Amino acid sequence: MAHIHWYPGHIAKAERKLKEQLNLVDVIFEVVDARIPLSSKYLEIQKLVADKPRLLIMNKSDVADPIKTIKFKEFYQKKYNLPTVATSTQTNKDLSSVISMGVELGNAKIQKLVEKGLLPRPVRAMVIGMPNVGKSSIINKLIKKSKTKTGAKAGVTRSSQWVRINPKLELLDTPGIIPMKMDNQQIATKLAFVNSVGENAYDEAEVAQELLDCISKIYPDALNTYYKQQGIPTLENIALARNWIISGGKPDIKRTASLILSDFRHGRIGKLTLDDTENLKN
Ligand SMILES: Nc1nc2c(ncn2[C@@H]2O[C@H](COP(=O)(O)OP(=O)(O)OP(=O)(O)O)[C@@H](O)[C@H]2O)c(=O)[nH]1
Ligand SMILES: [Mg+2]
Repeated sequence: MAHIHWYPGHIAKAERKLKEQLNLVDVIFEVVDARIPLSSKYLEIQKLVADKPRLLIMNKSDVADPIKTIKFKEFYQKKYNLPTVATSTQTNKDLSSVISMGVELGNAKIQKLVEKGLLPRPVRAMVIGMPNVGKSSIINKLIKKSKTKTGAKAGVTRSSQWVRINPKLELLDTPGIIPMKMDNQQIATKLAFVNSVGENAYDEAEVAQELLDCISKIYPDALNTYYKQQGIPTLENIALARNWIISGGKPDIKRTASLILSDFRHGRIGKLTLDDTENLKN
């Protein structure tokens, strides 16, 4: 198996910072990558957010397997009791639902304030998730959807970090990055597939070969169809099929590894989801 290096020393500090930010909001938009809706989900999120309402956003659904996206969505909704939406910032899919669901999820909190005799205010939300799942893209899209940006409001301490998305929702304009605990190498490898891990932490050829193995298991024909080659889809075979040869007549593994990672990350091989609901605990 490919080996992903990780640095546990930074995690405690990152978690502290994230907790501070989370204290400021009523609702959390938790973003995962729809191609690995399980491996890109922070399993210890409960520890960070306690019982704050959460909306699970399966982003990049434009490059994920649509049938599996539905399955995962149902799974998270029914078994985890977690409101879930599948989005794409490329096609703008369901970004409006993020706003309406966010407002709905935060409503109980606002009602409580009103019961205490305070004036109602917009629901406050923030986006969190692993690196590269599309947090910034989502924030940018939501901000673009809003007509007005918030200025400072009289009587309320407001930093410019808040953007009013609509009269009922405000969004922190910086995302919370979930610190990676990559003690599980299988999960870490899948995160590397989707470019959620710094490139210095792994060997591209190792991870690319793992990716080929993983795709072949779930989608047996996808690679041979896309790379137009017969036989077992290995880095070597794909290099040879393209005639990518380096000195000494050897296949150019490095170049092929980059190609495969890039093809997968851009959804060129197909709409593929590499986690399975069967792997989830019931
Ligand atoms: N196909 C596809 N690509 C997306 C989508 N959303 C974001 N991306 C791409 O994914 C990459 C990462 O997006 P960002 O919005 O920067 O992700 P992030 O979570 O803010 O990343 P970090 O700030 O590095 O943690 C960019 O190349 C985006 O264009 C989506 O819905 N579909
Ligand atoms: Mg970002």
